[in-house]
Amino acid sequence: MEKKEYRLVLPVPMYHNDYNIWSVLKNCIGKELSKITMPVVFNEPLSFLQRMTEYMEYSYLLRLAAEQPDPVTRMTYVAGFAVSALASNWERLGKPFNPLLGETYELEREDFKIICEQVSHHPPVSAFYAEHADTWAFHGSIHPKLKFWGKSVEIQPKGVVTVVFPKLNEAYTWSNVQCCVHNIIVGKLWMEQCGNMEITNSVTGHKAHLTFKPAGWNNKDLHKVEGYIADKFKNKLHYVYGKWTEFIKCIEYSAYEEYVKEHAHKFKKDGDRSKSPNDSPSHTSRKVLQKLNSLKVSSFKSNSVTQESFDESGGPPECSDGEVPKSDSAYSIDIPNSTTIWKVKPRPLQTDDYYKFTEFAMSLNEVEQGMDTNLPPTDSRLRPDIRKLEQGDIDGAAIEKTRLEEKQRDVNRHRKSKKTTEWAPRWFHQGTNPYTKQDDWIYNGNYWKRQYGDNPDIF
Ligand code: CLR
Repeated sequence: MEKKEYRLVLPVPMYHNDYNIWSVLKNCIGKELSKITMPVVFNEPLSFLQRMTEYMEYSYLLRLAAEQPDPVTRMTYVAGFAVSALASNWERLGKPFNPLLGETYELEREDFKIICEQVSHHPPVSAFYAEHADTWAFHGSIHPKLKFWGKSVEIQPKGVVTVVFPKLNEAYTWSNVQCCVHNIIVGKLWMEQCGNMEITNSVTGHKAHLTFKPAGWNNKDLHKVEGYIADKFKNKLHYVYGKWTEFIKCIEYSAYEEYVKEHAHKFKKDGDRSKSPNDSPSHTSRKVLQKLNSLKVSSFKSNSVTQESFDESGGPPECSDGEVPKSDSAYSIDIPNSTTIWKVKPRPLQTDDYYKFTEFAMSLNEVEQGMDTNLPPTDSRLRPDIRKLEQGDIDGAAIEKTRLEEKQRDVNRHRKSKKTTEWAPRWFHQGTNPYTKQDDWIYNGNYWKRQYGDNPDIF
């Protein structure tokens, strides 16, 4: 079969703005992510549903995982997949469009097909279900929560994701780590992903414990991820290390310990330098901060793991104003005889003029041949505001964005006044995840029959 070709760049380069994000955000104090309306120049021409689809870029890792007879090796590939899913976020500082309630997005590629739906607007929840024949399924939901720290914003993607290997009757579950956007008030924005990720094999009890590290002093740990795979008796079997922006490698735990012994000098603690300066609210008025954190945006559990990992260094890592940290490979370890599980694809040459998109992201809003007759009218590709931004028509995009948001508000008001017609998502319903026993959004299996029935008019 001939390999399908997808578009490699957007129709026109982006408009580079130098607006200050704080000038907008300070007026959005206390709002939820879905309620923050930012000028369209801060947006990237993708819906959050499409951004979520970027998790799938390295889904071949799930096929590789499914092919492994040994559960420990399966886990290393699943862990590789979980990290690879976050790689496209590197340097991506445009805000994806908030999906409208009932918006959908589908993508079918050689390695997978996925369907996403915006199942709730307040709070914003996006659900997805991806699969590859009967080799694997990957599903979950994301509810991004914001917390203001003063100079930085933390975004916690609440929700559990699950990988299922039906032939093995095995499931893996985990939650994504949080993302931290720095230099909100002055300087150049940059972001990192920090916290702990625990991937659990529901059948064998194997676990992958991964730590996404904050940049730290001298950016020694910028982008670093490390951890181990253990069996249900907590025996450490494999050591896993790398950077979420670049690669993941793994090696037997004993070989790692051996290496650490031989290279003890490299692993010396920094002593007093390990304390990072506090992201103290000195630059921000305390009043503003108090207000920010007393409001809805901060309904964030203070005992969460991720918070602890920040607390160790006394708050989110500091970055001097206007500076974006650079990764220093001098601090990277490379243990001989490690196996590379995943390696990132380099960004395309034109990436700087196209919202730092990856090649995969460039193709997501393309209306491919044959799609015009297949897509339901709720598909993100048919959103006029996103399309206009993609074509460089910023004013047109802004007008359409406002129109769509008003239309959505009108429909909501109308629905509420009639009381009888509650909105119900069309491809997912609330239920219990059989593996985590937690509330989840369950796919009803019907989307690809392409009998859409009555489509809501949302655009
Ligand atoms: C990070 C990876 C998570 C899912 C997720 C949820 C929300 C996303 C975030 C990711 C990346 C950064 C993001 C954020 C929503 C808004 C924010 C795109 C994909 C951008 C950078 C806008 C920042 C502006 C704020 C300061 C308001 O698994």
